[in-house]
Formats: sequence, C-alpha cells, structure tokens
Amino acid sequence: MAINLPQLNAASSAEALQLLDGLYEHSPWIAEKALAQRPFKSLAHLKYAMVQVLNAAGREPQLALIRAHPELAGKAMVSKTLTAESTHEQGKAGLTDCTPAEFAKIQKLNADYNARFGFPFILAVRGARGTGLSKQRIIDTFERRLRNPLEFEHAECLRNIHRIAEIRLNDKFGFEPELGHRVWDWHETLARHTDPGYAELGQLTVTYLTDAHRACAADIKQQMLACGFDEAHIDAVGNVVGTYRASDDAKPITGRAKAPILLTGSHFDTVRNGGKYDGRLGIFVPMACVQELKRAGRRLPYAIEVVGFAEEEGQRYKATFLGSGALTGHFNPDWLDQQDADGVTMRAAMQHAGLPATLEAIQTLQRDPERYLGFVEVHIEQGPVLNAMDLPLGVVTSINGSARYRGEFTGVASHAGTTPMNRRRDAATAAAELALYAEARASADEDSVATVGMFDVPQGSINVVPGRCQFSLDIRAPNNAQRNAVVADIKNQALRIAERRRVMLHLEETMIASAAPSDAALRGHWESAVQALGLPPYQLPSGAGHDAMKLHEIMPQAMLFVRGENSGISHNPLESTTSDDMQLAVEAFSVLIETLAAEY
Ligand code: HGY
Ligand code: MN
Ligand code: MN
Repeated sequence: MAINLPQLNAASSAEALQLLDGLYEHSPWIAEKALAQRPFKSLAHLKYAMVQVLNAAGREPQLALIRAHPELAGKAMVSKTLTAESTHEQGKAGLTDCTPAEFAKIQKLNADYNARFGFPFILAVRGARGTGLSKQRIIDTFERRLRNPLEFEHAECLRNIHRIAEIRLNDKFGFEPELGHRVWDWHETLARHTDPGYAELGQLTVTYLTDAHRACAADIKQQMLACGFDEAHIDAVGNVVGTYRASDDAKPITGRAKAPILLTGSHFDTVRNGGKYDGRLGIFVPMACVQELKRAGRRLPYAIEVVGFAEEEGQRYKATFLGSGALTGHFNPDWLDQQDADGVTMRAAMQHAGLPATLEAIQTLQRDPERYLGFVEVHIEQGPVLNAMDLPLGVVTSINGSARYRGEFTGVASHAGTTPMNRRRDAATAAAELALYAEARASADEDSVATVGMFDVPQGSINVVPGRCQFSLDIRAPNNAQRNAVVADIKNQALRIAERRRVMLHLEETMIASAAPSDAALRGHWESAVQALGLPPYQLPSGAGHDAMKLHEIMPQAMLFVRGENSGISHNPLESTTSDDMQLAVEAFSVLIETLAAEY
C-alpha cells in the first residue's frame, strides 16, 4: 500500500521509521536521523534531508554503508541472499540472467574494483529513467569508473546510493515522476536524428540546417502543437517558435495593444558527439508546462513563447548564438556568405532548408523587448557543482563572459630528417606553446578558463615539420574586465611566440559575449520556486554560455540549472539527467509561471 506525506509526517517515530524501511541498504539510521526534519513538504525535501544526514555522517559510517551493499551479479545474488530491493533492482537490469561471459566479466570487475578501492562498486542500475540500465551500459560504467581516484569513487558510490534510495522511496509512495518521464522520453525521441557520419558511430551531432537539424525542428514543432500550443512555426533562421496565448481578458501591457509575453526556450543544435540534453531540456521543460496548462484549460495573463533556437553552438558556421541573436537584432549579415567545411554558404544552406535566406526576412524576427516580461531558460548545469552537492536544481547568478578565436600559425614546412632543430619554423610547436601558456594564464585566476579545443596541421605528414597549424581559443571569466585581461595576455604571448619562432600569426575573433548577471526579480522567482519544492535555493554562476546571455542584451533574464549525472559532464555522450530531476525542473517552472501570473 503506497504511503503519503501526511501519513509519514503524522506517524510516530517508530511507525515512520518502519514506513521508510529498506531505503538505505541495511542502514535505517539515515532515515531515522532525517525524520527529525519532519514535517516534510515534499518527497524532494525528504530525499534531501537524508542526503544531508549521510553527507554529514563522516567517512567511516559512509564506508560502512557502501560496504553494506552487495556486489552487482555477485555472491549474494548467486546465493539468493540479496535484500528484496536489491533483488528487484538487479533483476530489472537483467543481472540475474547474464551470459557466462558477462557473468565472468562482472566477477572480474568486482574483484578488481574491490581490490583497488576496498569497497564494492555501486551503481543505481535502474538508471536515469528508472527503467533499468542495459548490462552493456553497466559493464561500460564499471570499466570507466574503475579508473577513477579513490576519493571520487567514494563520493560517486554515495551519489548512486542516494539515487537508489530515491527510486525506492518513489516506489514506497507509489510516485512516478510522470512529467519528468515525458520530458526524458522526448529527448530520446529527438536524439534519433543525427548528422551523417555520426549516425553510423552512434553519436549525436546536429549542426545548423542539416537534414537531421531540420528533422529535429519539424519534430519539435509537431510536439508543440501536440502539447496544445496555439501556434507553432519555423522562422526565417530555422528557430522553432511556439506560442501559448494569454487569457482573452488579459490586460494589455501599458501602452501596448496586447498582453505581455514570457519568452523561454533554448537551443536544439548540438556539438559534435554531444549529449542529448544540452539546450533541449530548456525547450522541453516549458513545453511540458504548457501541456499541463492546456490540459487544465488554464490561461495566464500573459502569453508564453517557447523558442527552440536553431543555432547556439557555432559548429557548422562560426555563428554562435545565431538563433537567439536573430531575436535580439544581432544577426551578422556576413554570416550569410560564410562557408562550411564543404564550401556550402549559409545562404545556400538556408535556401536548401526552404528558408527565405534574405536579411529583410531575418530582420523581421527582432523582438520588441517592451512586449516581454523577460526571458527564462532551463539548462543542464554542464558542470560538477550540483552533482557534488546532491542538489537537483540550482539558480544561476551570472553567465560568464566569453570570447572565441580561430587562429593559425604559419611557418615553413620542411624535411623532418634534415632540418636542424635550431633552424625550424615549426607552426605546430608554436601553437602548442601558446596552448600551454593559455592553460597557465587562465589557471592563474581562480575562475577564468581558456581552452584550445581545435588543433590541426592541415595536410600534415609524419615526416614534415608543420608549416601551418590551425587552432581555436575559447576564453571565459565571470566578468568582462577579467575576461579581457586574459585575452590580452594570451594575444600578447601569441605575438611573442610568433616573433621568437619566426612564424606568422593570424587570429580572428569569432565570438564575443558579455558576462550576463541574472535579473534580480526573475532570479528571485527561480529561488522561490526551488524553495517551494522543498529544496534549498542554491545559487551558482554559469561557466557555460547560453542563449540567455544573448537575450540579456535586450531584456531581463534568469536561468535555472538542472543537475547532471557523471559529475555533470557535458558536450559528451555521457551527459545524463534523471527523469526525477527533470520532474523537479517542470514543477519549478510551473511555480515560476504562476508566480508571474499572480504578480502581473
Ligand atoms: O560553449 C558553451 O558554453 C555553450 O555550450 N555553447
Ligand atoms: Mn553546449
Ligand atoms: Mn547549451
């Protein structure tokens, strides 16, 4: 029989403890201590209370808890002495019917892991969606984590134990994060579209206006209409724009003919071999909220405009934030003549996609900021903070300012065997020296970052001293002055290296984006929404760039971050977020839009 929060809050300590039996393997003390925080306002509140108890318990009790867990497909499974919960979980993941080869592989991994760390490998095998990881995925994760440092694995085992407890608690309450499942599944469906050459490798790459990109746009548009948006279309730069109208009696915004609009959304293009959630989560979360408004027949005193931005990553063309830039009036006309790696201009790609490909059409996309309440964006954190703090949500204080460059050193290609070391004009070692300087210079600040993400010797040969070396620079910092100081130092060092190594330097700025502090009122609404869910309103800066920093240039903006698994890794196929956390993001978004409605 499913339990509920009023029952748990009202129960005696002994009854309450009994109701929470089995959450943490052979360790009732965690739930017992957490019960002191009753009354719980939500499941999220209860889950986080138990997280805090365990995280405050110190190393030895944590180790004892980890060691109280059975191995995967281990001796306890074979001797059928697993707890009922573990039996169910390992069964759901297919671990009870391994092939002899799989069984032997997992036994070996168990032995190696135990020998290395002194405790068993722990993985929430029900996975991010709660439906179970494949055996191959379990083995891959096992092998990957075997290489981690001890301290990391101690923490990662605890995070997995919390995830196991979360799913067990959901089961006890008969709770399914339905909205989170829906959003999670939408990502899976959209991820089936990927650019040629990547599909064969099972990798996700969706770059601007490719056939996969246009298939994504069509799917998102279709999904918006299915959610009950009043209108959805693909605009002149390929953005997918859905509108959920305001209530008919909505007051027009002062001096304007119509009700105001809340703008939200994020991008659906990806980096090469990227993750499924970067950007897309910020489109699907508001879509799920609109679907719930539609189902309830509810209209707000403002319209909601959800935009799937067509281009944020700047992968196919050097046109970062193209989608959101078109809305802010920052579409760069030169972009139309830019060529991709195959020589296809953006104009031709637009025409191929059936877009007008004219500046006039693009300029009509510019939004009048006076019509808008502001811009809110939900995004995966793409970093380790929330994951390390076992927090599902975080509120963004500011988005780091960034600058991007494409560079090339040009020296002299020469014979690798006959050119003496002191007579070389080696373009690649020049670029390598600059990359190491950029790393050292950014590290000298607490919170600056500099990355050489692309590094290539065009038409290079193993026995030729590189005459050319192309590279990229991505430099970011919490404020513009700090960013500019790092940029200036790296540029000056590049010139010194070129001089000393007698090579030429070409450096082209391809993107500059100001640091974007969150609007205080909208940020406050996110904080209140997170607190309403029973969670602490944790605040953090964004190291990653987002469409919100573009909208920041014309209207108030604020972001909500959602925790990533695997230390929040992103721009990587290991990017992962649970449907429970997606559920909380949808719930927080719903609280925010109701707060804005009440305020307006
Ligand atoms: O690079 C970024 O920060 C973003 O993911 N485009
Ligand atoms: Mn990204
Ligand atoms: Mn992104």
